[in-house]
Amino acid sequence: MRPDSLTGQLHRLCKELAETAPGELSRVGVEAASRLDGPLLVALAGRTKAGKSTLLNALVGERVAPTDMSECTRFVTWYRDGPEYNVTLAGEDGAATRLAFERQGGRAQIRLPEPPPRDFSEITVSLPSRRLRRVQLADTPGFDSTDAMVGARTRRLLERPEGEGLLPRVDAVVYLLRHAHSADLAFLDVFDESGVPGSPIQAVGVLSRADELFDGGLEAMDLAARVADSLGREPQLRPLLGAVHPVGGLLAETAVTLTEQEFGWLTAVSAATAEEPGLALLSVDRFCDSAPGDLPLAVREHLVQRFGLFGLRWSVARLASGRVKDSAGLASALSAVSGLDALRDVLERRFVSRARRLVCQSVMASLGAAAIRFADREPAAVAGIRGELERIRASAHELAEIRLLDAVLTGEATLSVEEAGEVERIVGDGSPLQRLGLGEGAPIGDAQATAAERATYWKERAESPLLMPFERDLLGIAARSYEGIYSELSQAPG
Ligand SMILES: Nc1nc2c(ncn2[C@@H]2O[C@H](COP(=O)(O)OP(=O)(O)OP(=O)(O)O)[C@@H](O)[C@H]2O)c(=O)[nH]1
Ligand SMILES: [Mg+2]
Repeated sequence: MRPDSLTGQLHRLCKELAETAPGELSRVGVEAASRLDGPLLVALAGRTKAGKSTLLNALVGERVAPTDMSECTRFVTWYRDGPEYNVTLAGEDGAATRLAFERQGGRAQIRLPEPPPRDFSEITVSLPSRRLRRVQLADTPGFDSTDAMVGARTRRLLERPEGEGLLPRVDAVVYLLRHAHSADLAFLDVFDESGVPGSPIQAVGVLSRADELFDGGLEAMDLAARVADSLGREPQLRPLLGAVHPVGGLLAETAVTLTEQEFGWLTAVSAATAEEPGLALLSVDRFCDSAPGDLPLAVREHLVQRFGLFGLRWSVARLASGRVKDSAGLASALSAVSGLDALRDVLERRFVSRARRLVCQSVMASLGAAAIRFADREPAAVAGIRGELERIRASAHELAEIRLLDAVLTGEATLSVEEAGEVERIVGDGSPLQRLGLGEGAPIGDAQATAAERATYWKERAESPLLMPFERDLLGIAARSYEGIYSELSQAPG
């Protein structure tokens, strides 16, 4: 870490607070410093039954989060990498209780104590998972839970720090919207109500349960992509989410947990319905009644639960056409058609590739909130924090880059698709070569030449007389980024 980087400067400020500030304020410094080195904290949020837990399972690659047709997730539940399976419930007083955790038919069940707590307790599930190393995921209750206390748990998790906690408890959010329907847009009120982070830097939109659109017909996912695209352009949504991505979470979850037995059952359905596949799969009821391939009712019901109607139709069609020959082939085709592969890419690009910056933003919000909270009690220390934050805000080019990217994602700055992609790439935590889009083996001279050429391009672009003054300022940031990359390359050893 470079000492003049944003992380480096915040580390120094947190260390100084931890070592010199009195009592509680010193603890803020200690906690913020440990957050700077920790994983990115990402929450999945939306209305009840939006498919949050199912999508979380798909992202983790295991059926760890309980899912159900009736309201299911009632506590904020964190999933993180750990040496073994372990579930704890942390009460508001900080006391942790170990909970029983069992697996039935590949699904996890967590047993809450009786009577279950009414407060803002949170559950943490640790499990050995490579996917949870750099990012911890939170499953959340629906905002609109009929139990106001349950919905409030999610709001509290997502709020910017001001009231109770001083550290934002999440760095970024995946919002699940169920249908392109005005009632679902109403959930966006939560942004206004609670100061929930609403900026494409920290938020990604998902059109969830996309396979259910258009009656689960074979074109459902293609049509859902169009719906998601136009949803992402909604003037209400674009400034908050940047874009909306269609995902069939159930298909995605099934793709990453598909068994050989399930593949065998589907092959039997495909063979039995070869003559008229549309008929047996006309509806869920028809499928369950018609017993294709002599599969017992429990198996047919299982298949419906795991694939949904679109998933069954689509998988059977793939098998019948011979385009899929084995379970691995079906799993990877399902992963692609479900939108999971694309969503993983988006999450990597949007969040993981600039995780350090997102965490820095959280830490800055935390220090700003601490300055308000302790203004009367610790005026000298607070003046120091404010002065230092002001200095960092004014000088850290990484923050200017975040402003640029935000303007690009919200459409405030109008760039070509290539230019927008370039901005996404340079506003990342990666090495100078990665930020230039060059391979790690690229000769330093070539890299410098690229950085210089791109700096000139953006400088000229920023001088265009057609631009508004704010756009010139924004594009000038890209030119300075390339100048910074050039000088980093010049200082690199060797
Ligand atoms: N067809 C289809 N069904 C889905 C999809 N995602 C979830 N479901 C089903 O919808 C129901 C609710 O899914 P959950 O993942 O539990 O939804 P949730 O948002 O976590 O619900 P709560 O925790 O109760 O707020 C379950 O029966 C899932 O199998 C999807 O992408 N497609
Ligand atoms: Mg849930």
